[in-house]
Amino acid sequence: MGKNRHESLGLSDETVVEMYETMLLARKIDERMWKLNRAGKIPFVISCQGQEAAQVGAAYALDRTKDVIAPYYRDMGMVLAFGMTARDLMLSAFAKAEDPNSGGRQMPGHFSSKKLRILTQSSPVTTQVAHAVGVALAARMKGENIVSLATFGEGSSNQGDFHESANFAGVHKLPVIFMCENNQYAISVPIKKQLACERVSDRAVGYGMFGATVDGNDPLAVYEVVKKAVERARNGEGPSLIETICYRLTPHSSDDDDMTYRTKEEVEEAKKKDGLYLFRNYLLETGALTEEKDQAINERVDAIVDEATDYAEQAPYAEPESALKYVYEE
Ligand SMILES: Cc1ncc(C[n+]2csc(CCOP(=O)(O)OP(=O)(O)O)c2C)c(N)n1
Ligand SMILES: [Mg+2]
Repeated sequence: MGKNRHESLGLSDETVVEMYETMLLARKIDERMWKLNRAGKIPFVISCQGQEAAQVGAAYALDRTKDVIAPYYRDMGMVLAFGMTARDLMLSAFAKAEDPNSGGRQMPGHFSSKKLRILTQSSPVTTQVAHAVGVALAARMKGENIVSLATFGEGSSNQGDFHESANFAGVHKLPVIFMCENNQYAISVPIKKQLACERVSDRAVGYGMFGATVDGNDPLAVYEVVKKAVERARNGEGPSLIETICYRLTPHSSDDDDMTYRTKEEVEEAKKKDGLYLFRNYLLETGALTEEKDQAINERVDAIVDEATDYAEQAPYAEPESALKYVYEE
């Protein structure tokens, strides 16, 4: 019998099932957050739904013990793969003192962990891209063999920060990967009104770097191309621009009504290509997963989400006296 796709990529059954579980955990945390928001318990949600496959596929192509990520606000799947926990994310959603991302000071989605090599981020979109380039430059100067990866939306690929960062990284052949999660919208603006070129990855040639567009609903396809970009970076061949084609399954955020700019039919159509379910089916077909195993995974993930929700809900808020901590020198 010939090798199946994940075996051909050097991934064991155990690893692909772990990838699936990470995608599922991200999805279920996200779904819970919407319920908590609608129940008035948390102020804001910005979703990963529809992008988990790209996020987890990319994370697994990196060395998660030494590489650095500069994620953007939808990257729940990526930060979970890098070791963040459901509790950490729920503590952030509830804005509690113990939130390791910002001590409950930032909006959710501003992922950050020094320990896990997740760069802290700012609210202006695309600033993290320049930061990832800085990490790659520092690594080069220190002689460290690490790769940095920044993610961003396709709307953000029009920001000056992206173009300046890409040019600098291209000129200096830095070990950095620019990964665009093209989810077809920048809030209410559809892709057609965002770019004049056909693909975000078409821009790679302008910066002298490797570029590719892949199906962002397929974690193995994303894994394969990001792995190639990682190898190029480690071999001194410079940066890459990877575009993953996704679809944002939720409104932009919990404060937005997407039915003012897209149709229910369009969203329903996109759900048929949901990477989470396609990957589940693939794993069942190859025998890496069974219905029984899947049920056990779902039960385990549900329990993790319940525990994280209860823990974060009951956790204390930061002391009001600490509001200015980290703002002024002490
Ligand atoms: C510099 C800047 N301009 C505008 C905003 C407001 N804003 C937040 S998210 C967003 C849309 C970004 O779209 P895209 O890059 O495609 O990412 P997506 O939300 O679709 O994942 C905008 C305009 C911002 N945060 N920063
Ligand atoms: Mg977008």
